[in-house]
Amino acid sequence: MNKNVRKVIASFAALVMAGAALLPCGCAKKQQLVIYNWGDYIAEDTVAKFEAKYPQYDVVYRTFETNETMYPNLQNGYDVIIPSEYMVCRLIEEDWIQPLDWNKLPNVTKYMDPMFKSVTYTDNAEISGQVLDYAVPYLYCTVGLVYDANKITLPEDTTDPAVIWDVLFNTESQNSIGMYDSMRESIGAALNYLGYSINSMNEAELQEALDLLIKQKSALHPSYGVDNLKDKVAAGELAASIAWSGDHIVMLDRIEELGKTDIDLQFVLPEGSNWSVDMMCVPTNCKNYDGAMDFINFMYDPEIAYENCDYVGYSTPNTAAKDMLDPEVSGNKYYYPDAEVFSTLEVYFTSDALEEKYTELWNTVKASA
Ligand code: N2P
Repeated sequence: MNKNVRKVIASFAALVMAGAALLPCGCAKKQQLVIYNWGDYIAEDTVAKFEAKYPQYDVVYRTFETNETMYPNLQNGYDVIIPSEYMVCRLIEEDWIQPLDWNKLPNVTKYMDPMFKSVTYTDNAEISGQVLDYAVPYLYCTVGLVYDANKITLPEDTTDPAVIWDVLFNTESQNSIGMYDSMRESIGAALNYLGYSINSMNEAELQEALDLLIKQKSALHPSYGVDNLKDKVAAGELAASIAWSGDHIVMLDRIEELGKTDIDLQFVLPEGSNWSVDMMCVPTNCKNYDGAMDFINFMYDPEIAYENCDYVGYSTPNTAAKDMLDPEVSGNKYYYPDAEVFSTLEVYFTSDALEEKYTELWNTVKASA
């Protein structure tokens, strides 16, 4: 090989190597940032706005439907995940997530509602006290009943779980209903209806809840789903459904879009029901820690947080964004419970024994005739 050919090959190799770090435009190669969030849980243009502000990142956005379907996928490697607090506690205990660098989260420091510093996230005080070292609130909600008041009548202002959940568990009912295919919500509603804690580990109580859910399935044939229930309710196919409070807002928007003036969709929140907060955290196997910090901090920019919660329907932990909301939304105690309403609700607690027991119960319900 003559010298000139060798030179050409060498410069070609150098170019190829530089190409690995440089894009055709001459700018640095983009770093991938993989986000794993609930379905229907981010405003349409939030990711595009993030990429415009941080052109060094190329976001890969993936979704899941429940905490339980997210968990087995963690080994795929994500940079930011957004599970609920009880799953966050489990992930801390199992070393699945790593501490956040709060120095890189000035927006969170400035705008996170201080109430999240005093929440009891789990019955294990040591883990509960560590939650904010590992995770920051994304959006939150309560669990209640949505129902079409043109088809179903409930006593005004009732908060009695035996009255409210009867709409879903009374086997004489003629109404088509929806249940979340999510074990904590559906077993929780059954326990709450029966007057028990949504975290019960009492064998007899759990057996009663199981019998009730099986009876409900065989008598009422509920539609089991998660995000798809919103369209079914908005189309008038379901007269009532279990619902996260944020989904009520989305359903109202879709009802309006569809012009379904015959539906009067109300939301009620039973005492003893659940409130939960989904939290942004960073898996220990993440590949882009700095990108994760930039994303989390970006989501706390007041304008971005406002657009996001306004679009998604769920409740924002960002004080500045909440101030920008329509007072009819931010003043609604089912979406933004005050201290008194919060005191009537429970968060989900978890443990290996509970996970195992509830999973077995829910599988039994789903497999029943
Ligand atoms: C959004 C689901 C929100 C989950 N589709 C409530 N924790």
